[in-house]
Amino acid sequence: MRVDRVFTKARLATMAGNTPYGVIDDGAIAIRDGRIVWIGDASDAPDCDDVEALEGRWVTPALVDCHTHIVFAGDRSNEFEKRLAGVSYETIAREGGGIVSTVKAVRAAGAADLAASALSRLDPLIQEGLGTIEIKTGYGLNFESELNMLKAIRSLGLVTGLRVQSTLLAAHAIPPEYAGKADAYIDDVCIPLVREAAREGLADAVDAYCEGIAFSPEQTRRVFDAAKEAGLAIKLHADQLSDLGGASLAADYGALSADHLEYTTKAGIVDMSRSGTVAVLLPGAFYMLNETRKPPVEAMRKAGVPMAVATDANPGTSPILSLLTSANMACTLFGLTVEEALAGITREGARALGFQNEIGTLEVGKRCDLAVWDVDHLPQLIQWVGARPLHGRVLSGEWA
Ligand code: DI6
Ligand code: FE
Repeated sequence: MRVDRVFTKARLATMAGNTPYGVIDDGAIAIRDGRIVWIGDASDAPDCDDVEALEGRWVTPALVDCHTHIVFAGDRSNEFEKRLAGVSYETIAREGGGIVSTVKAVRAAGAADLAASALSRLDPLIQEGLGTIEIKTGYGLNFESELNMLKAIRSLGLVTGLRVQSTLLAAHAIPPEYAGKADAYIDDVCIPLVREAAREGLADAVDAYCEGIAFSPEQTRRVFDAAKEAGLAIKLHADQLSDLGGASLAADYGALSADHLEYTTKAGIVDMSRSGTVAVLLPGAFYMLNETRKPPVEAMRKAGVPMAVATDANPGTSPILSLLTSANMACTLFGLTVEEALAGITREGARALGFQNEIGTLEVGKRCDLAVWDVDHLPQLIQWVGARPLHGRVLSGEWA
């Protein structure tokens, strides 16, 4: 077997197979053309001129953050202060804050400015072992600014070397110029944008915010019909603040994922398990908003719904730039096991993006995207907050 390189003397958490974490205690990985061509006990590793020992370090798949709004402009720290003083999210929005204040700032920024500010926010995620990220639009809310956001998202992939899924979320909020005319906004802006983004190859997926304060299930369906026709994947912000049947709607469209799910009912869980739609848990938003209603984790576990965990990084409801902290919160706040949380930011995060054949586990045929850690015990990764445990990242077989 021709092999470019072998990593050896590693404690591998492959996140594949039937044993806990898929551990190979004294493991090795052989790489050709950036992909894993062999994985197993170090003593059986194929011959190669280029062998690098990882000195017994733990190795997992590089991390996957499958739900972020990391491209934006402006600042909403004053809102954080207001909410702590008891002002509601609704009142803040009525006074011109909330999503609309971010929209104003994004419309005033160019694609290059948007990418530059996002880059500084990507850094802490990268320092934590990130290999793949999903990034949404949704703060432009007109033709030109949404396209600017998509261009910024694409450029971030080129600059950082991260794998990036670009998601069009034009149906995020109703812009001020369409106040009271949500249907017209869908027809005039969202649907044409879906078609343009697909034509230009700027988006991989389409998302919508299906919520009482945003778009109805009927309006969401019209956006998704256009997405399907354009051949784009589908994701949904579902059942975060109320039960509008979002999980079932997502499943009905064969969505890759339904995200949030605090108010999802039994019917939604059954539909998701049938369609293979991934449940993306976003404990950062739950924590920041001081919510009490939790997603039905135990019922989803029983029904075999795959569960991913993401940061939901955004300037309003989830200002959090740590995927390991999000995984910690998924355990402490939502009741995931440590193994489920680690799978949620690797294997299931990849599945939520439709990338499960490329990344997310350490298996033959997949890209060799690794996070190499300086921890003695694997659960420490999730147990500690703020510990900076990363030794280094490998993307497509090369140190990043
Ligand atoms: N995702 C979102 O898009 C909204 N909440 C969430 O979890 C709000 C984002 C914002 O306030 O900017
Ligand atoms: Fe979100």
